[in-house]
Amino acid sequence: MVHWSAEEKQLITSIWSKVNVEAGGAGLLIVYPWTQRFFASFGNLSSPTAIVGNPKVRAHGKKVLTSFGEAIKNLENLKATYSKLSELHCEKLHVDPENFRLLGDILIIVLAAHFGKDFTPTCQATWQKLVGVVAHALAYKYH
Ligand code: HEG
Repeated sequence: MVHWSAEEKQLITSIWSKVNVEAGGAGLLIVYPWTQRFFASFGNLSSPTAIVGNPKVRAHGKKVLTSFGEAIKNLENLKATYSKLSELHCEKLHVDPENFRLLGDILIIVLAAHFGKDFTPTCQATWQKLVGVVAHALAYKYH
């Protein structure tokens, strides 16, 4: 069972309250283009500009980040929270769980770039822990 201190919870929620879930999300497809193969039905992903402007990418990014926000509300109960989603990514979508870690890394990079010096080393360490635990919970139902 992962423990979250009051300070960690505060570092997580104070950053998350300033994140716009409508915006981010395109990063993974740009930085790791091979992940595009999961999104063949999304239309034009031929360049960073096309990806950022693609309405399906935006809608999907919003879904993922909103779901990430649910994780933040359920830190003590992540495996249960993501149980169905883990099954979906494994059995229906066939997403290699390594991609959850890649996405976590990108989220950290985006947050560090956006928040600058407010994203302190302690804050970064807490977010590393969070994205690791989230990736683990999403991979839980893989077999
Ligand atoms: Mg996944 C669908 C959450 C990483 C590929 N993802 C979804 C959905 C959610 C979600 C909430 C919609 C589920 C539904 O319609 O019932 N995804 C989610 C989270 C994370 C994640 C929280 C990581 C933090 N997803 C992820 C990664 C990949 C991926 C790394 C692939 C590289 N997700 C994926 C695909 C779909 C979803 C292909 C279906 C998209 C569609 O066709 O609409």
